[in-house]
Amino acid sequence: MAVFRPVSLIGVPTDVGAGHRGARLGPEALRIAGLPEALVARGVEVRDVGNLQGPRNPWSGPVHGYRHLDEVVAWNRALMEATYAELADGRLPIMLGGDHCLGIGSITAVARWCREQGKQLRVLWLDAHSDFNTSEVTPSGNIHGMPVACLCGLGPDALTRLGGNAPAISPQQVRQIGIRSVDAEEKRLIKQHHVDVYDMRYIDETGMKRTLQQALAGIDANTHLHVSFDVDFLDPSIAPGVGTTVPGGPNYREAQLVMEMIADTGLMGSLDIVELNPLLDHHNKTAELAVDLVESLFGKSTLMRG
Ligand code: HAR
Ligand code: MN
Ligand code: MN
Ligand code: MN
Repeated sequence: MAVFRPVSLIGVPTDVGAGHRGARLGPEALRIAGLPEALVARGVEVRDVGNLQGPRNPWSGPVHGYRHLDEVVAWNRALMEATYAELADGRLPIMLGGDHCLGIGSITAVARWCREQGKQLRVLWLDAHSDFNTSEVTPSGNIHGMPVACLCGLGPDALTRLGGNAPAISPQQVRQIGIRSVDAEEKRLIKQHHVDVYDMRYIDETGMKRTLQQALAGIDANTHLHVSFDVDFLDPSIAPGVGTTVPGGPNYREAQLVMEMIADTGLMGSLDIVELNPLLDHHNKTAELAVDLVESLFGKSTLMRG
């Protein structure tokens, strides 16, 4: 069984990047669903650093193609610093979201740390959405639809240069899995930048096992895997507690297999859990499912393997 580094839980109670309010309640819902205890039961040392502080949600409309840009920048600056501090302390940070705009801050920090350590970074983006919009093409102005583009250098300077002048990552470091909702112009950008997308049709035709093998191809002992787990990746029939459900996602068994195959690599070095919206959930069931899947990410098998 892989031995995991000690974990730091970082609560990021923001929904300034989303089109619904309520993801700010996600960190508490994940704690109440038993995430810290589940990790401890896996033999992992856990430190909960508590919730980051940031600006309130002004609930205003888009300005020049962005909603709440200043607030998104402030949350991500705080998260970048917190994530980097935990990595530098030898720990595996788990971001308790919060909407998916927080992937900008977390992955910017992870990319910096990997550069300094001479590690290869691979980002596994588990999501119904590609999150590759820009202010020119976004249908909503919601920045949780833009984090991958921002990380790759497409977006406002305040977000693309959060960690310095160069983009945090290149599109070639990203593998997107579970995708089934991409806006028309966003699709054009995805193709132009050669992002590796394993959409639901690909998964249906290829199977989840081979899909994951391909998404993980080329990794080695020097790879840091960052898993960005948008809970709307899951089929809404099992995970209703998200703001932007899209039918036709991975079922329970497929999702477990994804997590188990990632665990088998022993290379996961950081994790975002995002877009959980307890106001839309039923009796915290989506949060409990997320915890169940995180157990698998930390090596708990539904089969007879360990
Ligand atoms: N593509 C749509 C937009 O940009 C919806 C975006 C995203 N929702 C998320 N992120 N939950 O994955 O507005
Ligand atoms: Mn997302
Ligand atoms: Mn999504
Ligand atoms: Mn369980």
